[in-house]
Amino acid sequence: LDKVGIFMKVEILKALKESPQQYVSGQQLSRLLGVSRTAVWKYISELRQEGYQIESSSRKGYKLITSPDNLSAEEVLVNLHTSFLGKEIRYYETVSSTNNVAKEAAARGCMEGTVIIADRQESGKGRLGRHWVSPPKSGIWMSIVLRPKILPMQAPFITLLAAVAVSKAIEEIAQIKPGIKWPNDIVIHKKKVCGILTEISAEMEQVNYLVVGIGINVNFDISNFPDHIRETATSIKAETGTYVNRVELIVSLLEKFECLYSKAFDEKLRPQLMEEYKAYSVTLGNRVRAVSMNHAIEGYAEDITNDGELMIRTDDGKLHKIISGEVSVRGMYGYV
Ligand code: BT5
Repeated sequence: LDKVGIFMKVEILKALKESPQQYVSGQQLSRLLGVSRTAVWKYISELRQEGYQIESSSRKGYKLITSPDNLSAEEVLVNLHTSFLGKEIRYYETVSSTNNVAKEAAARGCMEGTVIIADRQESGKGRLGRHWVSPPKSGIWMSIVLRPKILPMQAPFITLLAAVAVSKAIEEIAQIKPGIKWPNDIVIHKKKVCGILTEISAEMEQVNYLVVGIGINVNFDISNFPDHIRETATSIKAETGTYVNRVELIVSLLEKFECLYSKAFDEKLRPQLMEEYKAYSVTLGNRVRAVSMNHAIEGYAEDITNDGELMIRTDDGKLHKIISGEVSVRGMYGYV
């Protein structure tokens, strides 16, 4: 990973974007970065190879014409305003699963907030060994490494916050309000647009790291969905009819997640965070069926506690607390 190269390219892009449609001289860039003009030229050529259209004139310098419509660490970093989340971004064209890459990075001690993004996953993972369909150019397949100082049993709460962050970002960038199906499926018009898979490395008393894996169907065409999910899945573009810029969505998501995460450990703020979650819930107030290891219960989703557990009232009047598992909502995919 060429961290210096990424840093230099981000700084060059920032400078070029600050003077839209104007030339920035090679000398200015070389002074800004503290490298030679030849080095500047080398980074500019790399940016061109990555799809940036940059005009150059030997007298006037460089001018950014267009940015590529693909994912890259540079594009995200240029636009991102966070203090720790996404300060290190590793972008790959193809990986097996961004969660696996993130777990390896975490085990080797990468810093908190490191983000792994891929354009395509060869073996994207859902929960319980299920497969996550992750074709190129149309989705966000991303994993975030966190090192919260919490007990392992508190980890699900962080995942709920990730669901809120995704929902807020979709709302901001695509102007459509999604719903959250407990615990963390994001749905639009009753179909699944995003799934979250959190993996944890922990001892009894402490979390070593969490990897929060987020998969969002952004610009998928419905006709491209494989048969087995065509009825249940959707994409932002399929529901809104408009193309969504993935970089903008990632930036918004990381900024919103950092903001929520920074409040997550203040007990006093929990009720407020859970209110935000509940405002998106499509589970609350509906008839649901919860299936766990060995039994199923059916009832009415009455509340979600401040720790994120789902309270289900069964027809005999009893209240059940569900900590994790599969909960399907009547009228929505998966309810049989
Ligand atoms: C999830 O599992 O919803 C978690 C998905 C997490 C994916 C991200 S992508 C980045 C990171 N790296 C990974 O390898 N994974 C994470 P679950 O609730 O078990 O749902 C899985 C089920 O959703 C599958 O069995 C399919 O029925 C359906 N499904 C598969 N691909 C889908 C897609 N692209 N969109 C909607 N539904 C899908």
